Amino acid sequence: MLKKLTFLTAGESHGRGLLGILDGIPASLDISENEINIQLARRQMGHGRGGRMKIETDTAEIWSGVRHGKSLGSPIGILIHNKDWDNWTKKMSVEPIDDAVKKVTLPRPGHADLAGIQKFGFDDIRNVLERSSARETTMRVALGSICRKLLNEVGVQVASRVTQIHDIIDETPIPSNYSPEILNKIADESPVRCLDKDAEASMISTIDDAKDKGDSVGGIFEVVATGLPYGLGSYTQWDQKLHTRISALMMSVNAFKGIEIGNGFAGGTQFGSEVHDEIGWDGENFIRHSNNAGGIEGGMSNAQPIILRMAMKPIPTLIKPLRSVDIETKEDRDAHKERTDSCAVPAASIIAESMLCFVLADALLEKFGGDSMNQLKAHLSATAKY
Ligand code: EPS
Repeated sequence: MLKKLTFLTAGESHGRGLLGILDGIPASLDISENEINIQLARRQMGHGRGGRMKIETDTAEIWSGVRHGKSLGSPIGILIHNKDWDNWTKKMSVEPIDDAVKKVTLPRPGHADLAGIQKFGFDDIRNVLERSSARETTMRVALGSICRKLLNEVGVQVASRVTQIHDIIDETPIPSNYSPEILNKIADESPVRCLDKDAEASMISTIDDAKDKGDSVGGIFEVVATGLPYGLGSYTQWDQKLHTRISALMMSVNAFKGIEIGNGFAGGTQFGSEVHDEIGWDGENFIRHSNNAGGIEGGMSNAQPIILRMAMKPIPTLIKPLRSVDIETKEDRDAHKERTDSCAVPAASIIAESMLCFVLADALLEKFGGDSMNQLKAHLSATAKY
């Protein structure tokens, strides 16, 4: 789905660490480990995270593709160590070991466990769960933060906020004077990344109740991007369309189960005259009297803010487990228990920002191109329409 950028991640949740490669970033983009680490820290936050986040301080080491603080146009390689590896050297040893390691044989409903062992013919679910863990999203955020940097350099900003956790809804609209930068600053100050303080308190107690019951909760968050020119993506072919590309990357996150673009599902209950955004002229530019389309028409950016909403399911590892069957003995048993999060919706909103950054950076490079940031900026100032 990405046309100009390529990224790959590798790594097991309790292995030595995570590896990532991002290729296709033009030369001379300012990149610092510190800026990547700021985004990694945002992903670690949020009320309802489990013990693992107390162990880790996710820190990116840039191994390639950057010299004296600037990208070289070559693949950018990043390494993030798992601090928890020190507690797993035997269980996750790369080399064969003499001691027997207890196998995980109780698949968790909702996780990759059962389908994964059937697919690969494993008799130990750990072979599946280590890679299917949401730990992998750490590297997505690291690589995505380089795309975010590229976007920021050309005036595109991406932000998010949580609108719902379980059945608690924050109805507050994003105030019109909030730039994405301000939105993120305010959302990041909240332990659940929502705007309304009453909703925040209720969300926190809902998460605590779920935790006390050994349960987990999901939620919904909104992702916005501003500063986009006309014409990212295209109406000319199905896989060129910007909403195809955004949806594909968003839905590649295990726990994301629904996406709305603009007013999304609500549009299904409204008249066409209520949904479509009327066009005006302010003397210099076309303007829109509303943005129900969420910034995308005909598969292209239409110079309005992109607005998405994503639904995240509750995390499937439960401290009070659901019914399952032992894959060895076929006996009815409770599902496997591991340390887990009771709610990771705030973290998920940061991961979604990162996925949007990949798509928008890629679509910008596709349309405006350039081997260096100067060339990209020159192409934008010569031809971009806003
Ligand atoms: C996560 C790391 C994991 C989990 C969580 C996300 O670490 P551990 O398994 O050691 O606790 O906290 O992943 C899941 C709950 C899951 O089901 O995949 C992280 O870094 O975000």
